[in-house]
Amino acid sequence: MSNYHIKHLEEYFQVYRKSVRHPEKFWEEIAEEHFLWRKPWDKVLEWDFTKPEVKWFQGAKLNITENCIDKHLFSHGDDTAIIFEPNNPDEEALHISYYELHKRVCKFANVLKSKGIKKGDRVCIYLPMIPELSVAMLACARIGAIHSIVFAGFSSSALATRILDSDCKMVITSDGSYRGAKTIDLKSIVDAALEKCPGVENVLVAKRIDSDIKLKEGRDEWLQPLLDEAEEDCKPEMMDAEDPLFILYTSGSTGKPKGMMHTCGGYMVYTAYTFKNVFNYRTGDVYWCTADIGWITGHSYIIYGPLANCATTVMFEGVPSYPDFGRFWDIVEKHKVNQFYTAPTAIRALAKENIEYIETHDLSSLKVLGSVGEPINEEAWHWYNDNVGKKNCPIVDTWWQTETGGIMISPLPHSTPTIPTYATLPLPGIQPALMDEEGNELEGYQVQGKLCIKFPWPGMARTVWGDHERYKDTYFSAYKNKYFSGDGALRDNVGYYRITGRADDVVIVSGHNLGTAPIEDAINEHQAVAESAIVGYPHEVKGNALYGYVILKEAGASRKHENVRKEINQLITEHIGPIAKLNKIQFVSGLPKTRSGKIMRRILRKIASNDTDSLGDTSTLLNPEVVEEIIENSLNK
Ligand code: 6R9
Repeated sequence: MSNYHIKHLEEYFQVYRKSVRHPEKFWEEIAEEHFLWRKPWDKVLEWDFTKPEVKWFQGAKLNITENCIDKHLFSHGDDTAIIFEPNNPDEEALHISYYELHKRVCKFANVLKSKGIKKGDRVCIYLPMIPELSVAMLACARIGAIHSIVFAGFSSSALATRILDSDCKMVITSDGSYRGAKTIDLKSIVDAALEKCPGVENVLVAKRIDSDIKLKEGRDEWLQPLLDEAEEDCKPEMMDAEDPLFILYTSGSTGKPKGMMHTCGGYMVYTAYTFKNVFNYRTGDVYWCTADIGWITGHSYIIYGPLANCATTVMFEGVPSYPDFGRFWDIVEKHKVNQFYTAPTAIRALAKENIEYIETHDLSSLKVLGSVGEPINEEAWHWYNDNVGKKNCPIVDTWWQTETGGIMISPLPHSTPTIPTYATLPLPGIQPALMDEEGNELEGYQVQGKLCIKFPWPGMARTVWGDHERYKDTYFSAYKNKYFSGDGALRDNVGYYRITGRADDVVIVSGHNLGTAPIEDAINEHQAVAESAIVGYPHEVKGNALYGYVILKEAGASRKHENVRKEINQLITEHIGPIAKLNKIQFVSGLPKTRSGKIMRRILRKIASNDTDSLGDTSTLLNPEVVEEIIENSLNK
């Protein structure tokens, strides 16, 4: 029996039981059999959730890029590692072999070294979905620099916050990017961010668009000439299993974004193992995940997981609607994609379009479909199953988080019978627990509570960069000796899990996690705004959309509401990015508050969702009368 590639349900149960009874043995066998270690570990696992401290494969030495690239060169060097599909379908796709990837990563790594980047330095990568992005992250990993990739849709101030928080010495960016019919001037966003970041010594600029940008002398350089000059070989830096691999920021319900730190050994083992099993990947398959590498899904399941398995992974620069809504299906047909992994928001958007966009394409190569980022609603699930999978491809609804590093709860194709809206069963090694309001674990079936994990797994983040207390407070303080995910879930009568949504003030809009606090901070900067509260409400395509309740100052009350609305969204775009724009803005005279002054978002959420019958007892509020007024003028009635 192989732990590594599960083929049927019975085998899953066997492997799962073993993984829970002897977790260390279980992970040790996987780590030993499938990876290249330069020195073995002294100890498989050491952990203490009260500190919290988790160490996997302590004492071992490795480099993740040797596992993702070098290891495959001898027998698979000519196989395609990455298929780059450009935004413009008329531009030719690029097939990068493992051999070519090795050369590119080594050259890039040598450029980084020549700029003084060393093991442990932080490098910020702010790039669109072009090959340089994959190469840059792997080049960092090659020399032990810690990459911090910032999604290239974030604004200059969001970028600056992230650069400052992890004290990055270098930024890697491009002159611009293509997204559908639009061209975006990325470099000027970087320039604006860097006005606030004196610690950045070098900016390397990849050329992507036809532009005439200015480079700042002494700081900025074009990347290509440096690569042309660089040596083709670069010895991988030997890393401790617990050395940091990367930082990736995720929104919290309060305060600034949290830089989740992942380490080399455990993350590699976990993403590789989960990739192989969840997508049932076989040698020669072409796998495509539509996420952006700027999010954890892209880190783990476009790059590290697939490459560690010597897979062919597709990287798409564009958007699903360009040049038309058939683009995804066009790509599936063109590259004969076998596994396709996307988000419910994309599925819902495509489901609204003419079915001909699908019917005119041959999707017969597809074997497995995946979903990630938010709960997939039943309608979207069926549309995906019927029209994309032709009822012939298992759908893996994968629940996980930036913090977990890899997929935690998911069906396994051909093993786990699927039910729409259920993420189903925990992967081997994952021990979920549902907790009630009093902090007790709910045993048995047909229970609903807060979703926790009670035993460490190799892919988990080890800390919040620079703020271990925050890591402890956010994830390990709500329930003793457990990791708290921030999500709610139920376990049904056969033990299947269904994720019911966030239990905090994070709203998932089109699959992107958005903390409400930073959005409120942005709005409150508007001169006319006194106070604001943001909540999410269900939205047909985005899953959730944002609804803002805004109190205007006396002086602002006479201003045209339409103008203020525009300016508010402008501010949000500047501070966070267009993804955080509000769909609805209601001006109110007050916000419902508890006597301790905490805004009752629960009530606002209900009003925004037009679910006002069950508001509960509002009489204990500081200002119950305001609730009536808000309902009366609600924009979602
Ligand atoms: C991978 C990723 C994490 C949050 C998570 C949860 C939601 C993700 C889900 C899902 C229901 C799924 N989420 N996958 N909810 N079913 N299959 O998305 O990471 O961006 O950190 O978001 O997304 O609420 O807590 P991240």
